Amino acid sequence: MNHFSPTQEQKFRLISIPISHFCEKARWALTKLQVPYVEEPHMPPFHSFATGRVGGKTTPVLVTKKEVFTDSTEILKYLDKIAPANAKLYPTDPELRRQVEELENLFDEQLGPAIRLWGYFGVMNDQKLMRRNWCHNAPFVEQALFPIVFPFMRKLACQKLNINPESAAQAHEQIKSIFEKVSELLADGRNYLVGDKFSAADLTFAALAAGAVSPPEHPMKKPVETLPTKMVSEIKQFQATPAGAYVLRLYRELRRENYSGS
Ligand SMILES: N[C@@H](CCC(=O)N[C@@H](CS)C(=O)NCC(=O)O)C(=O)O
Repeated sequence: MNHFSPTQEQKFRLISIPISHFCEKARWALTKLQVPYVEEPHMPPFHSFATGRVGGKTTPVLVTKKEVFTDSTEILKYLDKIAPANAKLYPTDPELRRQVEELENLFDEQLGPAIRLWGYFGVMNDQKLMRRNWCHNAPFVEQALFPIVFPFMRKLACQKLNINPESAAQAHEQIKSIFEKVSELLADGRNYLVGDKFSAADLTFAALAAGAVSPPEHPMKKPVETLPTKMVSEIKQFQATPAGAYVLRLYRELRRENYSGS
């Protein structure tokens, strides 16, 4: 059942770069809570015109009738506030909530940037893959400008995110160490990372880690076989870990377009 029934013009707007895993985090939360929204997908750097117009910078940005949220965690916290009691993403118990927030923060601050760096390093020199990554559902004019802006954007992204073989190797190690931490948490047979319910910690881990695991249910799924061989073998290694299997399970069981689970 849908808890929210806004009119067309009351629908929330999600300004996104669709391939972004932080956007997937917001998208999953909106879908899980059955909040009707319209996604406004952009290709970098054109997203900044849309985000800048409402006072934001990076994506995702959620625009409601009254407020603007410019960070994925802010978006989850807002959605949690308006969600019915049985659909909350953050536990009401203060200690469990602290644990969820601590994990979410670790994933946002360390896993998200590491996956992005490792992922871009793997595909940045493949213009065809990058076109598919960046142009997905973007307005026609932005797609048409891809061949002109891409060389400049690639250079800028490599500088801004410090993408090079050494930093990519470090990012790979960092992803491995966070996967180990999550695998250790799961080793006692628990169903979810914190408490006995799916929370913002599970959602954030799955959405941000998805790039390293490639779940078939991901809305931006790319055929793994089109990726560079080294990346495919690293993805297979991540999939084989308990944390990787956990991401695959959460996508398989809970990432639905029309969510109706618990
Ligand atoms: N802490 C932010 C991070 C968002 C973020 O880094 N978004 C990236 C895409 S993965 C972005 O929009 N980059 C474009 C830019 O920096 O202008 C959040 O959780 O929303």
